[in-house]
Amino acid sequence: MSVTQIKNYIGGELHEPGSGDYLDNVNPAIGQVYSQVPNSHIDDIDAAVDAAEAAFSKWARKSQAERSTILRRVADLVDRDRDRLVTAESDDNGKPLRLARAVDIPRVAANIRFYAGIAEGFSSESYAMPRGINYVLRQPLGVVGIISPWNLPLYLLSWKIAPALAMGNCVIAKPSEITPMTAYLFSELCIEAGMPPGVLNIVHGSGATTGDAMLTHPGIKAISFTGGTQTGEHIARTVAPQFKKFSLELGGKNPIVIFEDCEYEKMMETTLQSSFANQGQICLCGSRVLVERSMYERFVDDFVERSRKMRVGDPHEQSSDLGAVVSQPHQQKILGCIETAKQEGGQLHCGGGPAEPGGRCADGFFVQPTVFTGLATDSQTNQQEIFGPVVTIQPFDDEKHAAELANSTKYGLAASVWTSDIGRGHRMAEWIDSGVVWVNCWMIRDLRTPFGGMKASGLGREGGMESLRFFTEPKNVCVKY
Ligand code: TXE
Repeated sequence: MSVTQIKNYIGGELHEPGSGDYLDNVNPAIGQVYSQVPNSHIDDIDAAVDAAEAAFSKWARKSQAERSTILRRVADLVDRDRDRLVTAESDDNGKPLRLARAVDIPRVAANIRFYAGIAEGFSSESYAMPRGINYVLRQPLGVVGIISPWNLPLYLLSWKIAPALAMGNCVIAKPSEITPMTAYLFSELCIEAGMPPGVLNIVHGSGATTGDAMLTHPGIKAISFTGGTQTGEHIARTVAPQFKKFSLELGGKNPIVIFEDCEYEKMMETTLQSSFANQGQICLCGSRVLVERSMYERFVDDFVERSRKMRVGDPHEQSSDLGAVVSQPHQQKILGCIETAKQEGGQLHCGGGPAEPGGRCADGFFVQPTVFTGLATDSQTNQQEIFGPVVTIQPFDDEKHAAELANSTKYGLAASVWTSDIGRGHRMAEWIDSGVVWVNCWMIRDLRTPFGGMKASGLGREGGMESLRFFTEPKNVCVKY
C-alpha cells in the first residue's frame, strides 16, 4: 500500500515540517498505517505565524464581500470533491462512509457558506445619547489558533475556520494528528480557490508538540478548541495568564430523559442514534439513558433487542450501522471502561467486547454496541465520558428525580427530553444544566444557534453570531458633538 505524506499548508504553499519529524497515521478499519503526518515543531509554527501576520492587514482590509467570495469558492470545491473527501474521512476516522456522505462533508460546505453569509449581515450595536453617539467597532483579533479533534474532523475544523476568516482574522489551524487527511486535502482546495497566502495555515502535529507551541506563541491572540476536558483544562491554565481569548468545547456525559408519555417509536429510533452514531464518538451522544420507572422494563427489553441488531462492520459497506472506533488506544480505553462497568456491578445486556467484522477489516478496531443497567449514579461508568458505543440505562420516578439524575455529573453539554406534555418539556429544559436541550429530538443543529457547554463541558459559546463575536474584539467609540 502506498503511504501518502501529508504536508503543512503555510504561506499558501505545501511544506514538509522543518524537523523532518513525521507520525504514522493509521486507517482504523484495517489497522494499517496508510499515511504520515508532520509532527511540526515551534519553527513551523513560527513560519505559519510570520506568514499569517504578513497577510493580516490586507485580508482584514478586504471588503466583507471579497472575503465571503473566496470562502464560497472553497465551499464550491468541497462540493466538487465531495466523494473524495467522504472516502478520505471514512478511511481516516473509521466512520461509515454513508455517515460521512450524509453529515460530515456536506456540513463542511454548509459551515463555510453559512459564515460567509452571516458575516455579510453582521452588525454591531450603537447607542445614541444627547449630542453624541456610541458605536461598537468589531475588529478582527489578528492571528488566531484553532485546535480541533478527531471525531468530526473536517466538519469541526471548518466550523471554526470559516467564522475566523470571514471576520478578517488570519488562522493557524491544527487538526487532530489522528485524523489529518481531510484537512490536508482541504488545504489543496484553498490553494486552488485562490485563498491569499498566509490567510489560512494548517500545521499538523501532536498536541504535546505542535499544539503546545501554539498555546504559548505570543503571535497567536486567541485559541478556539474542541476536544477532551483534560486537554481543555491544560489549555485554560496555559493561555489564561497570557490574557489570550479562548473558547473551549469539551466533553459530555449527556442524559437522554424518557417519559412514558413520549412518542415511543420515534423516541426509540432516535435514542439508538444518539447512543451509537459515529460509534458513540460525538460529544453530543447520549450516554446515560434515564427512563421513567413505569416503562423501564419495556424500554430496556426493546432497546437491547434493537441494539443487538445494529451491524458493526466495514465502514465502506452500506449495511454497516457502526464502523471502527478511531484508533487502537481509543478501542483499548473503551474496552477498559467496559471492564470497569462490570467490576462496578453493572448488568451487561449486550455487547461488552470488541467486534470482529473479518475480511478487509480483520485487523481493525471495532467495539460492539454495549448496554449496561444497574449502575449507581456515582459509579465511574455513570460519571466519566467514555466516548464510545457504551450506554447505561437508569430508572427515575418523577420530573424532579429525572432532573437530579440528569444534573448528577460534572458535565453539562447536551440533553434530550422525550415527552408529549409540552409543559413538562419546557420545565425539564429549564431544570437541566446543559448548553443544549433537545425536546423530542436529538442533534438537530440550526447553525444560527449558540453552541457550547456548562460546567466541565466548556467555556464560552460558538455557533451563529457567537462565533463572529468570539473572533472579534469589540471597541466602543464614543463621539460627542
Ligand atoms: O482528545 P484531545 P483525545 C474526549 C473523549 C476522548 C478524550 C481524549 O472523551 O476519549 O477526549 O481524546 C490537541 N496542547 N474528546 O486525547 O487530546 C490534539 O492534538 C494543545 C471529546 O484524542 O483533547 C487534538 O488536535 N493541543 C471531544 C485536540 O487537542 C493539544 C472530541 C483534541 O485532542 C494538547 C475528542 C496540548 N497539550 C475527544 N493535547 C469532543 N468534545 O468532541 C492535545 N491537543
